[in-house]
Amino acid sequence: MSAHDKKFTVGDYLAQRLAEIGIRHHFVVPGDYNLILLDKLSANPNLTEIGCANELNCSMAAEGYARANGASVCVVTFSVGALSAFNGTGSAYAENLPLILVSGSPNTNDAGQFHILHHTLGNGDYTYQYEMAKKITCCAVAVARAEEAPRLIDRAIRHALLARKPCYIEIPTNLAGASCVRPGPISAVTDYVVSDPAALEAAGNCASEYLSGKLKPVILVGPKLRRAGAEAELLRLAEAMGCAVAVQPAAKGMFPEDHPQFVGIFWGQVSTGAADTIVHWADALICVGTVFNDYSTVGWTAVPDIPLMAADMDHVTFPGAHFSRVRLPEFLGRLAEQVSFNDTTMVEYNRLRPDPLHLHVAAPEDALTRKEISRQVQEMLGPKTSLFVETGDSWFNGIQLKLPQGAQFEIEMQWGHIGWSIPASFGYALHYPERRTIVMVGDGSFQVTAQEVSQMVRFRIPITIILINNRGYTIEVEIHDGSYNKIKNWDYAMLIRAFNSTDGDAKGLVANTAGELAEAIAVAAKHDGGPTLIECTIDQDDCSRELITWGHYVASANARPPRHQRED
Ligand code: TPU
Ligand code: MG
Repeated sequence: MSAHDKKFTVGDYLAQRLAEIGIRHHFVVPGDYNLILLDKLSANPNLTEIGCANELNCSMAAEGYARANGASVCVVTFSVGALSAFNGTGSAYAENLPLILVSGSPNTNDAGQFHILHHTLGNGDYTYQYEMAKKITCCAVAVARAEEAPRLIDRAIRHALLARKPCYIEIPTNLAGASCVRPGPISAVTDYVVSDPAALEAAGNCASEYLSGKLKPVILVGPKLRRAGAEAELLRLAEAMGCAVAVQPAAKGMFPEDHPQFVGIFWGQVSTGAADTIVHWADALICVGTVFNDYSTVGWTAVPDIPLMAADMDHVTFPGAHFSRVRLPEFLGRLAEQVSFNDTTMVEYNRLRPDPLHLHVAAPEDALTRKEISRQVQEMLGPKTSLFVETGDSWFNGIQLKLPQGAQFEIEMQWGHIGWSIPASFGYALHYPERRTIVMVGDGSFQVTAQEVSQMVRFRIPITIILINNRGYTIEVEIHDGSYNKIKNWDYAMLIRAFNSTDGDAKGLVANTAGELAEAIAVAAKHDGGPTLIECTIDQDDCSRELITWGHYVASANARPPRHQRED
């Protein structure tokens, strides 16, 4: 029998589609409802199976892989697996990443026979997982017959790729190995939807109108820019205009920080480089892929108060006009051709530009501080580094760093799940073995997903984890303190050695002084056989001014009393 005659199955169909859209690693946790499916996926020579320690981590690893690769897949078992994986799926939704969540499910005969099955609620309902998945994906499908699989799989994947959102595919345990027809050309799934020409033209004209007569335009870049694949076009537009370009915190690195037009991170009271002064001085604000949420607006204190032009991933809104199906790269590319040069905001910014900081260099024997950690991490950054910053003071420390040309920055500010950075950096680094991945993470966050370090050990991924041990949930302390912000201390360096067991090559180091940190970083730089975790111990009260300021505003936004119920 030739290879072509071999029985082709639903599982093979899914495997082929995943490979065809450029997925090379699939993140999995096995369970009896997905075992045949996993066999089929691993039989595809283009896919490498990556086992994870649990489904939360598995979904977060896939989330990180999607950041690097553009799309990812997470394969789990029914309910006990999928309900945990919903968390990383929610992250992918919030962060605009096409993560394909695949779950095995009960044998198709059981629902009709009123069987009570394991890993279910025990009430005979097997539809709840699919119903729940609909809320956190852009397209959820449950395959009920093998004949339907090609259509449903293609539909879910296409929706995810187009919307840059997760999708959900449920495959019953007795269908993964069932016969299936072969797929047609992948272009039917991946083909890009271009802008509506009339809407694109009208939006372009409206942009000219919006900018005409404006003296002080500023561009504000948001995190959806990269998700829309429009970084090159934004750069062209910025250079054609010559104006100041500020960046939201979640978009750090999406406009080159060494570019002369980069004016800093616009984050209200905790902005860098006087970005807030220039944004508030503007009389026209071109918002590109921006997200204004309570965190990015510092508890609603930093919402721009002039009429905005907002270009989103697939639509553009102006004061008084809206244009659907205008794709961001095409819109920005067109705008770059038509705008006129106006560098007023750059001229003004150059008068405001803060002097470079002269950072204090600690003596080797000095007790380690947050500032000294940042100073030393800054020196680690080069064109091939990718820096992950976790919820906590690591956000604020990371945002302050200056990214050299080529350095990448990853943050999960919309979903904000503590512990994200460990599995996400693992998934990301699998795709980018040539980059040096560094994680800045707090002790509290690390405890949420620490097991995934063992996958870095297993797959010998040389990630450097800078674990900042301030003995608790400091970000929460700054928002609202209580006994619940204290946590059990761990011997983190020893934990890493435990993950090594007999065959791993991870290093766990402790830095109590500036000199010890420098030595540990030098060890990490040379260590390629697995991760290096450096536990940096700092004083409990040593946190950034920015975190304290931001925390006060977020706390008062959280504490607003209920308004009267509306009458409608
Ligand atoms: O630097 P630092 O001490 O603030 O960071 P650490 O130690 O990682 O503490 C983070 C504390 C924290 C919590 C408990 N930040 N946000 N939260 C709330 C929270 C709870 N559960 C999840 C999954 N995500 C959250 N953001
Ligand atoms: Mg902490």
